[in-house]
Amino acid sequence: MTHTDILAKSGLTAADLTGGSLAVRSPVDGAALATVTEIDAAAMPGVIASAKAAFNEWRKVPGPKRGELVRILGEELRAEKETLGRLVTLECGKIYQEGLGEVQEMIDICDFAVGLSRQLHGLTIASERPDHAMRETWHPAGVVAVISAFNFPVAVWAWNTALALICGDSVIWKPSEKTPLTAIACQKILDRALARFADAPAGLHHTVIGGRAVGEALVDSPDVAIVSATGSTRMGREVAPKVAARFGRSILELGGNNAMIVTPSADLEMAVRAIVFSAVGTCGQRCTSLRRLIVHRSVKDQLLSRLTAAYKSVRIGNPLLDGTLVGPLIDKASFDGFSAAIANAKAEGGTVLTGGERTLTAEFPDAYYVTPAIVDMPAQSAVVKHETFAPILYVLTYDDFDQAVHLQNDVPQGLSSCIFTTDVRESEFFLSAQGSDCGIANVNIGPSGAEIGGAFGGEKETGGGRESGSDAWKGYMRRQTNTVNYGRSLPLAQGIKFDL
Ligand code: UN1
Repeated sequence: MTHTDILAKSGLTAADLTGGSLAVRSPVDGAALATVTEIDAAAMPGVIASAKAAFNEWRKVPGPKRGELVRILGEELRAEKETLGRLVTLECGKIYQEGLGEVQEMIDICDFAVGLSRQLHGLTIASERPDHAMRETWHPAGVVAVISAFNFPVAVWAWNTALALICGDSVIWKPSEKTPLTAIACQKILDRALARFADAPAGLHHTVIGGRAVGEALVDSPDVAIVSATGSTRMGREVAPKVAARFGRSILELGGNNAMIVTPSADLEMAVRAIVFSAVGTCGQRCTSLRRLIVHRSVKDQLLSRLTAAYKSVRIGNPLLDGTLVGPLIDKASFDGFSAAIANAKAEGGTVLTGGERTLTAEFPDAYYVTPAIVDMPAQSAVVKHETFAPILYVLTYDDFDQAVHLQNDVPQGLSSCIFTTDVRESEFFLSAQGSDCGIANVNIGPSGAEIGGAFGGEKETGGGRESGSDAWKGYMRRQTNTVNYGRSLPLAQGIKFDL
């Protein structure tokens, strides 16, 4: 299928694809895909006012009814799984299987949110006073701004939007400027769902394509209750203080520097498969990608020889074609970051065991394909502590288990982590309060590819936010504590006497 066919099948029209100032290129081959129209930042107050007005109406619609909209959205997504999955591949370069997986993740969160729409449970609380009832209720919070990144251009939107909508919030989505086409396609899919649903107010969801000034308008507006931002730690460092300064709420999902500990008792066959998927999958451009391998000295040689062999057999190429396992990096800046990190790793004493080069330049002179790298490091030096959004796996060697856990935690980021072991003492310690300090900690699976049912996010420079499953929905609502006196006297709490 040609690029033009993929765009047309996604329902993108000439009006979507031409006449604007934002040039969109496919990382697959560097081909120009579109010049998309950006919103003028001066129009943002109007967008925010529209979303606020929609929120005022939407909060009146009962939760289960709001769930019906998300149920229909899930149906529309099912019908579009292949077309949207292929568009994801074309625009962000992940292989088609992963493009499909990303859309499945959207469908999954819609299903989850539909069920949740009938379970926005509060609490009843025992009051210390006679004839008093206490409870806790959850109310819609307001306008939610969703700022998303190129690497999961549609799933992260869905995580946030499916929850926000059932929670009674309206949404303004600012996608990455690198992936506006998938965002326009999602808006069209949502528009179809809205057209099938009678009770949605106009302005319930806006997609705003634009740069920094557009993001700032959302971050700075007191009418945006929640800013859910996924991206780099650098971006989060700018967003968080601004939202905090106006006492808004932010949900941050920032960088990761995810590790796997491989212990002497590990099933190495399984470990190799998990390492390859999580380190080279999505060309190392997941926030959950495996970046550090902390391996016990006794199994290091065996593991690395199997691993380097597996790396050499990985098929790198056009992500639209069946059988490809690794597509391109998103752009030249990303490739420059990859090359700089490899050079820094060497300068810090690292040995490149495999990969680290640009490849397929004859076939794709305007795209950035690389051979995924494994670099043996003498220590957890500066380059290892930094998240480079590319397929570089640093290898660290340990002798004592405590040392392994220390290395795992001794980085600024805290998103995902895992251990390969068949020793229950090691696995339980890893999951204990003294173990991994990450938001996600796994045993005998890699750090990436989380299911939507769990809360997703992490600690430290990862930003502390939680999205997706479990009770992450509470982040999209406001909590209210209620005390009701159904008696005929007015006892005070804490037994205070205050007689008039
Ligand atoms: C991201 O990279 O921003 O756990 C999200 C995973 C995916 C989501 C990644 N379910 O790898």
